[in-house]
Amino acid sequence: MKVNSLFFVLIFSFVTNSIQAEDGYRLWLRYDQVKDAQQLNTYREAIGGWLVEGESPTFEVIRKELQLGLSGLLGAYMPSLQSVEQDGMLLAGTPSSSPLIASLNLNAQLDTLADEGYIITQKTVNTHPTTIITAKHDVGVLYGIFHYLRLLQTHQRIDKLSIQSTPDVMHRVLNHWDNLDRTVERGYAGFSIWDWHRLPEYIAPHYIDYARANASIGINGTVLTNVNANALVLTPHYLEKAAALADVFRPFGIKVYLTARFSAPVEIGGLETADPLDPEVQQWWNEKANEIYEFIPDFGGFLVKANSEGQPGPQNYGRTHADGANMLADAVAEHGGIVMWRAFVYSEEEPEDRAKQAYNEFKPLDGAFRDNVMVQVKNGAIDFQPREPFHPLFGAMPQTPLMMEFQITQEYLGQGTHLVFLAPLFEEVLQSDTYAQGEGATVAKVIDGSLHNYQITGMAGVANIGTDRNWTGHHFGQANWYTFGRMAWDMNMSSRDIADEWIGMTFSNDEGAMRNIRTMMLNSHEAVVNYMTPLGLHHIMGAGHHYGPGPWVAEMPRADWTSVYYHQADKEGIGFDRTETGSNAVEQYFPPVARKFGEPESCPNKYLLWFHHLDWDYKMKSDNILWDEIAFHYQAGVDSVRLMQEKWNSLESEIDQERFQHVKSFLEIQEKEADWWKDACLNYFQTFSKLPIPEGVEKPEESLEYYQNLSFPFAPGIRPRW
Ligand code: BDP
Repeated sequence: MKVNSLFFVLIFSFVTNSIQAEDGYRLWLRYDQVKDAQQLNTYREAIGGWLVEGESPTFEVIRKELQLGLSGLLGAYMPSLQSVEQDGMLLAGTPSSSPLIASLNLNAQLDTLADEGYIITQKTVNTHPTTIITAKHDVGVLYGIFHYLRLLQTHQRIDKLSIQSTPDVMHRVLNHWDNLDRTVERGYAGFSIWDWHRLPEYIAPHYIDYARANASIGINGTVLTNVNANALVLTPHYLEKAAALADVFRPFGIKVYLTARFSAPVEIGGLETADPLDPEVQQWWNEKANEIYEFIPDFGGFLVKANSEGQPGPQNYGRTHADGANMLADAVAEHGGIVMWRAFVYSEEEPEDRAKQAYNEFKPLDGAFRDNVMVQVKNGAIDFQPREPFHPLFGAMPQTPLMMEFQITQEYLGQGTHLVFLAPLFEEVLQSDTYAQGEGATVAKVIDGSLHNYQITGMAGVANIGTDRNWTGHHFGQANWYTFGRMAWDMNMSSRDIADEWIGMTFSNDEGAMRNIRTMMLNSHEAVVNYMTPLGLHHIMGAGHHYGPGPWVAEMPRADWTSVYYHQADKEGIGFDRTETGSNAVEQYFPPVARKFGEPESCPNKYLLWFHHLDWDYKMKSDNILWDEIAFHYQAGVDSVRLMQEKWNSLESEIDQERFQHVKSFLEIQEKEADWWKDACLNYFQTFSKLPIPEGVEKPEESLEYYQNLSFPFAPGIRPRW
């Protein structure tokens, strides 16, 4: 009998193991049994059991996660115990939910943390050495639980734990550019995960897994809808659906936000105007806010794109951005809501270098916004390019909380199929010194509020999530979602540490495998910059869909949507002169930065052609002439992708076949497209430079005409035209 049942267990586990699809659905929350036998034993011996003291929907979530995580990682079902009755217990709760934790007097320590912070520490409870996970509020305990599970997932030591963690910013928010018809603007991972039509009745299981994933990295807000907004989402029919999602997310500490179309009072309210100073309009928004809060009592607030790329806004009525933002802020203020007002604006009339316009528009409004408004600023002044110098608004608005907006979806970075780890990009921006108050005034210090004492703080990330089984299309896209959450929590985390955590949780803790994957990831951003837009080039992609190279794009409804506007190539040279002989955008930076960027000699190479128009034979520090240097960079980009391929191929025996093959084939696409970028750009720029492709750089495979004639009418993620 015994033998038979053992046999059954073996067969059963064999079958379940082999049918466990490695499709990436589990993200970084895989919880597979710890592979290393010694490590597994250490954990099994150290963890005596667990006890969660507290009753609330969040505590329910905590229990489930612990059960799932511990049982999975330790390879044995681990039920919750009733009391601290043996060594090595894990005890979780808040001082108010748990009498045992209350007796440990951790309040003073907890008081030093932000609301969502947590502590993991070790103490003796009922004579037993015990690991305590505690926080001021339930959700902090949930964050602590995820931290603890991460330690196991990444094979860290769990003795002598003394961890204290607190988020750098208050609002850590995903922005979904999802439309009500389930298309996703700039989405490369399928359709929208919000199944609007079947909501509110049908709660798809992936909503819960989405919430788990976000909570595991500290994300506490989600804007469900596109910034190019549809007013219908503010009607009761959709509010009921949004409320159903909010109910799912609440126990995970995640608030729901919506995009507010500025003309909604006209479109769905039947008013004749949306003028923010019109009392009837104000009244309409107040009532709308009240209605929303009836559906969603903890509604987070509004995200608004106004007077930008055709979206309506206060300027349609001769009012300012502050007038518009304040009206909405007043409507949600009594409910505790906030308004995230985007600074991504540029005028219909194209009066100025586009890079200067947001600053010119917003800087004079510093201090004019209500306390519950944050101005949400993209990391750079143009538009999520592969690389941009930091936005000059950072540091320039001491009286207005500025919120960072990063783009996680890779609109300009190879879209759905290129492996590009974004942590180095985010890190580069956050660690840039604005010199707003002398040296050391980094962008991170602006965003976390410490520089100007902002009362509210936040970071937004445009999501890369869709209905693809692995959520992000590319398995490595998951790392960018992960990075966003981790960096919003801790802006000083290094790219390397984030990569290591994610690799350990997602692929492998084996040192050799980690080294290879880490190298691939850490070099990938520089690679894509090299094969797309080296040395400060920008905005030279295909028109509309933004897929592939298009440096020749010249015919568009407005000049600042073309490529030629940005690269300015002519027979003398290339680059956008943003010094005082040109648009003088450089002047928007604080003097030490302006001086540095303003001279080609001191301007970092990576921003050279962003700020300077230089001759083709300009002598670089490397002694190469500019033309050759550009060509070498393109080649280096392609070479890096080939190196990535080599590294990945060496991992075949370490990674499950399903994910291995998936990534491998995407790398093949990336290599082909890196080559395409190099060839198309060099061919095109050569028509101006008239110089030969230097030795060591592979000659373009096709003619310029060939590349120019490629067309992709069905490339994914295009903006719908309604
Ligand atoms: C650009 C996108 C466009 C967005 C816009 C925005 O191409 O689809 O609507 O940004 O951020 O990057 O509003």
